[in-house]
Amino acid sequence: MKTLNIAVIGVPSDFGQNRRGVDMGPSALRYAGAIERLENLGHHVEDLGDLHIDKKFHNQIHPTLKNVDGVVDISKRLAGEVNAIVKKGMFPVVLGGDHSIAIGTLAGLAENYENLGVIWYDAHADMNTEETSPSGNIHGMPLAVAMGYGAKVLTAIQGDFPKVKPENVVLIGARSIDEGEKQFIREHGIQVYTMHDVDRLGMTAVMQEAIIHLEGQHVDGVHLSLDLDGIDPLYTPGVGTPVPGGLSYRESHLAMEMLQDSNLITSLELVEVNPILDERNRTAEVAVTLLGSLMGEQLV
Ligand code: 6HN
Ligand code: MN
Ligand code: MN
Ligand code: MN
Repeated sequence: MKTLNIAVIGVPSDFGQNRRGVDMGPSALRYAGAIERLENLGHHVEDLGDLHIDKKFHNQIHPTLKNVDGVVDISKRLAGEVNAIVKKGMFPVVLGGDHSIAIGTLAGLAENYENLGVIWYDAHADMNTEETSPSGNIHGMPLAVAMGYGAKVLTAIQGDFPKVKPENVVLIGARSIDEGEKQFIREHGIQVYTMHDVDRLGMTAVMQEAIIHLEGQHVDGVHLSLDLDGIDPLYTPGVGTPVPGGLSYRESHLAMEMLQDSNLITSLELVEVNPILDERNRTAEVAVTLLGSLMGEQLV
């Protein structure tokens, strides 16, 4: 296991969706021991605290992009922080917040990687645009935005260029994909491992294929965007958009352990933890155990 200099930054934003409470995600994750878990593995950890959320942006009425000004504000500042973390040679761990924060994370990473890979561990594809979104919630759009699709105010953050190439994206755990997203996936030939694939192939083969695919793309870094709703709500009930039939606790640990062994991951975000919808902080606790497996915890 490689010992890392890790910078943790909390992003208590709930601008990307409708349900309050996900802004308490960073607190719940810290309370569940995120920092100590990393330190106990021998990593050097700097906790940068939480980004300030400007409440003046709340409840902005917009027909197709809810709270867009808030999302833009937080994305720009998060991109700056993530960029600075990577420039210092540190490994960024971003604690969300809803998944719209990935717009900022990926924009900040893009300043440091020519050919970034992304693993999107999620029940959803998060590839809607302003046109295809059934909800207007920006947390359903960040991956499209990162590939350069969607509203210009979002794709132009840190420069109007695609931050990630479609062929460098791998989805794992998908089981709730909207019509427009299905079309997007087909058009761009995106590598998707749905729950059907996990059922048929098993998590071992799925992760092996995902890793081989990214290595074959000659990526210069891989960002893991871990949406806790990728896991079955039996284990992680504290999420805003739960979908039954998800990845199990052990499948998820196996995935993290295989990613640790691959030595590919260069940044991480944990998103969508909503302690208000949770049962005794279980979801944050599962998130922190997955963080442990990803960052080097061994069973023996
Ligand atoms: N997430 N596809 C739905 C939408 O509203 O666009 C759900 C998105 C969920 C997003 O969980 O990060
Ligand atoms: Mn998501
Ligand atoms: Mn999701
Ligand atoms: Mn391939």
